[in-house]
Amino acid sequence: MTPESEPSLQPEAERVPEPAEGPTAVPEPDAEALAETAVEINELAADEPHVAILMGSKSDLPAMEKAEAELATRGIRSETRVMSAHREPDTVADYAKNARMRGIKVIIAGAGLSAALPGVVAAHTDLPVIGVPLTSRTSVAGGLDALLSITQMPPGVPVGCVGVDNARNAAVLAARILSI
Ligand code: AIR
Repeated sequence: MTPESEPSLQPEAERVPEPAEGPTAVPEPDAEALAETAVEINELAADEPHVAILMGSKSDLPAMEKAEAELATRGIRSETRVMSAHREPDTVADYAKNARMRGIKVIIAGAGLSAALPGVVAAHTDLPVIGVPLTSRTSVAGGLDALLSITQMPPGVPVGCVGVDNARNAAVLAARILSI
């Protein structure tokens, strides 16, 4: 009988498994340092807005403020930005591309006239986008121009849409999407 084939005299439960061959073991992470990092990340996340409220112009603010107010009454953190899909296309694209990484979960976007903002945002993110068609000084058919611009998205790039000038409903829908 060769030494390799000799049965072990040690009871099976007490046998220490042979270390597996392979790369050198990575040192155990420092549990205290990990816990501190987790606390720091949580503190940062605590201030993150969950809903973005975008609009194509400062002139849209009176209508879009209602979304911000509704979210605030529900305790949902939001951030409000003015950016035009036509006047600042790169800003809109960058914002939409980074939104998920920044902790944003739903985007509300309002615009009047040829209201491209919600659609352009939806083209650059897979977060849910709720469009708010707005009336503006030179709207046609009481905001029908913006309503059609927002709803008539091509297949595969959806934008939800609330009623004309109904930013509050966009906030209520965002809250429902977030289940808050
Ligand atoms: N708008 C701005 N960039 C693209 C569009 N569609 C919209 C704004 C606003 C309207 O044009 O959302 O409702 C008029 O903008 P302003 O700045 O001339 O008052």
